[in-house]
Amino acid sequence: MKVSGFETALVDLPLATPVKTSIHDIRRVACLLLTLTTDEGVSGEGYVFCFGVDKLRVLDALTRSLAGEVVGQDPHMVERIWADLFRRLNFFGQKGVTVIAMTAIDMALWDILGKRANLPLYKLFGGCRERVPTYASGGLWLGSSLDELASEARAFVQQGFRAVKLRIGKPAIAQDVERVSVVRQAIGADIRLMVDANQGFTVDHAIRLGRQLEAFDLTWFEEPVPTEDFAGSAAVAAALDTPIASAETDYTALGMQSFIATKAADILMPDLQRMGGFTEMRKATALAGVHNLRVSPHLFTEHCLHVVASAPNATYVEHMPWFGRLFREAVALDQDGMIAVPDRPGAGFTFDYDKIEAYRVAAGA
Ligand code: SMN
Ligand code: MG
Repeated sequence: MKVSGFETALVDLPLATPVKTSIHDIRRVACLLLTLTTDEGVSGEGYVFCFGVDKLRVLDALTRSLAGEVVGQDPHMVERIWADLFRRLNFFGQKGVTVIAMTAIDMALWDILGKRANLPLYKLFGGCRERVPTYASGGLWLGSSLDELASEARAFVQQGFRAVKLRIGKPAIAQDVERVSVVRQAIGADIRLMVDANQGFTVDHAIRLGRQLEAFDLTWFEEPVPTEDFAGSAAVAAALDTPIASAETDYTALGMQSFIATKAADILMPDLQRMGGFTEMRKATALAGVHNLRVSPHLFTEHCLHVVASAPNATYVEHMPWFGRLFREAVALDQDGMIAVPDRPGAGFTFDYDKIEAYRVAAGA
């Protein structure tokens, strides 16, 4: 089998409500969709995203510049293709847009392999569970009032979520304590609660706030300090009983290694497009496992079902509804707040070009 076609499409998705965190103010999400075809009729899909169509066109140009390394290759040689692309892009550095430009290719290659083997990806990888726990992440933003937080949190529980994540990062410690308290009261003691500061705090602020938040039984405290401050994050992790989750902003298994070596986080959150796809994501997850650390993947809900279902040390998949519009198939919560991993071959989620058409934007020059 050989890859015979390489085609990208660009879309810009509007968000129903603006997304506010310590460092984000997001209204639209721009996505690059890649389809690889093969000489045997099996095709595979992958996607990556960023903010702003102008930036997306840069990503598209770099992704398409790699077509010559992929077309004509046997998709089964996915490890070699990944290593070749990484070496090829070395000139641009081993983090950032270069790694993201490899991701849709790697995702599509694995999708082909799953379809060809007639297996869902998690079974191809080696499965360890059929259902994965999830948490609601598409709400409880920093811009919501206390009343809005309470009603959003209750709505998530009504929808069947058994865990929710709240963004924190207000100037005063008391404000964030109050926000956490309001959400905890709204959901009750049995629903899991995570908080995410999106790198918004200094070390001393994070520790003082974190001490006050111990009473709320948080499942984790995410990105308390700037991501590159490994020593600072380690100091927060050492000072608090609440587990620290981090690493969504870092790249490849080497990035995860930095967090592991410095004890900067108790839970690692590798992001599929900052890993360069499934090939490296699985290595990053296994590396965390060797160090007896848990992994909760960042975003990519549909695709990361297969990561969590194939890694014993993986926990929650993040439920972010942004990308559901891209696919014909939908993720569904069961009565326990879990998502059943689809048994469809490959990733099990396929682009719905009828729905996508409304969001299409032109490629750059
Ligand atoms: C996040 C993701 C997407 C937008 C804003 C914030 C985030 C997360 O840090 O963990 O979901
Ligand atoms: Mg986060």
